[in-house]
Amino acid sequence: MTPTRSTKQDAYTPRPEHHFTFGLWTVGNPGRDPFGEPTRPAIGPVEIVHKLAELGAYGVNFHDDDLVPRGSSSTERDRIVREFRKALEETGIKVPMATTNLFGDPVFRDGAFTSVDANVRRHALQKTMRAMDLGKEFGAETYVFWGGREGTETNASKDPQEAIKWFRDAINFLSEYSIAQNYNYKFALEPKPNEPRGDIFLPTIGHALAFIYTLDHPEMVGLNPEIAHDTMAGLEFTHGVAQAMEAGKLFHIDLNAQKPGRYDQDHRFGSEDLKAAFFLVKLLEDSKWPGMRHFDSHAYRTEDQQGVWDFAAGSMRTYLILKEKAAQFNQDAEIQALVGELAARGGKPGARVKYSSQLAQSIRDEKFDLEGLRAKGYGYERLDQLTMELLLGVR
Ligand code: GLT
Ligand code: MN
Ligand code: MN
Repeated sequence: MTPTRSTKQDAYTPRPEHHFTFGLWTVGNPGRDPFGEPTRPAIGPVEIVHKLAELGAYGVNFHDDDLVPRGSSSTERDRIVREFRKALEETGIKVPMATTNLFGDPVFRDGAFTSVDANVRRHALQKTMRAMDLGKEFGAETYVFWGGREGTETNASKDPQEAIKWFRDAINFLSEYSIAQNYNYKFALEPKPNEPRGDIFLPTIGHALAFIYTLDHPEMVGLNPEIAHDTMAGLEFTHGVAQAMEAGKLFHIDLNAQKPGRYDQDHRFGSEDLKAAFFLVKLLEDSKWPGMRHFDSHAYRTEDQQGVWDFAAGSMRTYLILKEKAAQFNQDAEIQALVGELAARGGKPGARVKYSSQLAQSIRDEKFDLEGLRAKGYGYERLDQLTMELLLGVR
């Protein structure tokens, strides 16, 4: 096993109570891309579990095929499961989330739940039920659905209204399966606009949220938003996360880093848009959001195995540094004076209107000082600059 480069223990050293998780496919990513071969050997599940424990993570998540490769015999499956379980018991690493690989096998090249071929759609249900069984063997509570192949290159191929119905049928079917098996899974849909399909169904948080309320069991289903996926589409991720959270639908989150307008880079958390990462951490922490902080990302293709562990440690460390910066923001007298001025203008939580005939009448009759309102600035330049200075470490 590769030795850990840094044994530094400080305020930013991750511990299991921080609830950081990684997928087997993230730290296990061997650096393959569409143009080139793997650049480092694949790391097995047992080694990953031990290494994550050493680094202070809480848990590990997997696709069915990450743990038990496609085509394994039942004897091989039993051995893999036994060894993985032993590693989990030895280290205390948990499996909070599981998912299905419905994208790698060429059988899914026109989609899984939304393939035009009904046999493929039923095979996707079979694979998912088996993967849900596997996840439950390790106590997974959240079940993620990333529909990477659910989509089209050409709208000549399928009626998009019909495809949404197939997608809904699948989620309804699997909800009933979870109930019938007493699995009690929380389903988390993961939106993405494109890649690997030309266009993917349920491309944004908003599309997925609207879809959830058309399901038979909307209470079971929420979101697993990912930074890279919204950022690729030029969207403001923190707003999407806030909307999901406000609706009680933030079931899981995929943290990473991404430049807008590119392929899905899945870089180390915080390594691209630091200010955006800060406001995301601030939202999660200020809201005391109880979910897993999952890193769905991988080391640069340039890295060897040590680089992979540097990547994993760095992801958690950056989160904890930004968490401290959020606390500092909340305690900074000058920043809070500006925030207080906004609160005094009615910007504090709870300053909302609720219709009554009296309130309607009083608002209708109200005389506004429009000249004053037009003239008075909001002080956001100063507030943002103070935020920047805090992030740059000079406050
Ligand atoms: C794949 C994808 C991710 C999803 C994973 C879960 S698999 O790596 O790029 O965004 O979260 O299926
Ligand atoms: Mn991604
Ligand atoms: Mn993801």
